[in-house]
Amino acid sequence: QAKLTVGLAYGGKSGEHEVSLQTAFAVMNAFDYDKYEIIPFYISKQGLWKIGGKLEAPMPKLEQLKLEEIPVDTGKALNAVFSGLEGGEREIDVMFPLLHGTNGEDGTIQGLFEMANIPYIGAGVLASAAGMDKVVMKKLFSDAGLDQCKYCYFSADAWKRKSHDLIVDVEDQLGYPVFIKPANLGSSVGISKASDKESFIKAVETAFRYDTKVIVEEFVDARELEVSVLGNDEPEASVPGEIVSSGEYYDYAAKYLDGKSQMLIPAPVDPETADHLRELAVAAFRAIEGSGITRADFFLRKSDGRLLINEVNTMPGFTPFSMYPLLWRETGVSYRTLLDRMIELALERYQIKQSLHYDKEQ
Ligand code: G1L
Repeated sequence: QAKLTVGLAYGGKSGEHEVSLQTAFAVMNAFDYDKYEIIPFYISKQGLWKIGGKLEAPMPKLEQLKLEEIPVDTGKALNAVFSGLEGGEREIDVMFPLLHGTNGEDGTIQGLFEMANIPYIGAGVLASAAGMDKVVMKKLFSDAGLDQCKYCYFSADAWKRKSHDLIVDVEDQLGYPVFIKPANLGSSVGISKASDKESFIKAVETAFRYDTKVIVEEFVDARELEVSVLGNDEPEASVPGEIVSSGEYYDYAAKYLDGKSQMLIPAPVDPETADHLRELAVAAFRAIEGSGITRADFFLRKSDGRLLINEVNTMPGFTPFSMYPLLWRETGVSYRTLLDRMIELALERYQIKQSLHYDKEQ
């Protein structure tokens, strides 16, 4: 049986360049090389592409993933991605994008693969973009009838014109403390907590350094629970996990740098809550029209025990030590099996789309 060729794309212009490299290294090491061969695509911090030779085994060292001896040749790399378009044989069977789009605006690399008519792993254009915009995501959750915390949002332009009115709105609708976040960043960069008007104004200005749209969320005193979802039309949910952070809040430093947060897998919740979480996670996946994978993050509010959807992440942390794969492992799906399943799902979605008609003729 012929091997499947997987194009592994990593690096990229985002702040998660190094995380992406580490993740690609872990993925490269986990593949079953009896079934797959890998073609590495390294995208530099400047956005230039390098394509490496076909791999029949993982690279021994992480540093090698930067393909240093290979010249930048974005044209050649994109040629390999687009090579099937003119009816010829395509060397790559499926692309695996382990990176965020430019400046956190996602759906862009997925759009590139759509244009190239090549199958790819993970969420499609719409779900990737919706999953990156916290405001759009909340509107979709609301439309799906999912409970969530109260929030406000505004543009940099509106803030410039009428900050006073917006501050009054936030104080009336949410009260302090609140969280202030750039609407469009994947990681926790630019996020602050404010407890009064003065710190709120500072926090908004900080957030506007990273995006032209800012979201303000009410503070909820809650436990943080997460569920992994896998599938296309019939998505399945893992057991829930819990994030326990020792810091002030689940901030960037606590989350990524100090290791100050801890994962509890499975989450110590009663079976009814666990089942409810799994149902809500699938509903959240459907709300953004997900495909492939999504991690759904919830609050369990301490005051009334209600479950609120916080956000979904279509590009979650994905090393073998990250929440998404660990939750599947606890549910009985190994890291390697997860990769197999994600590839199957990518090919399945591609096949279904291939059979669609795009005009009246045919
Ligand atoms: F393609 C998938 F499966 F959808 C996918 C894409 C991206 C899974 C996980 C990720 N994660 C990342 O790219 C990252 C968290 C390493 C950011 Cl750079």
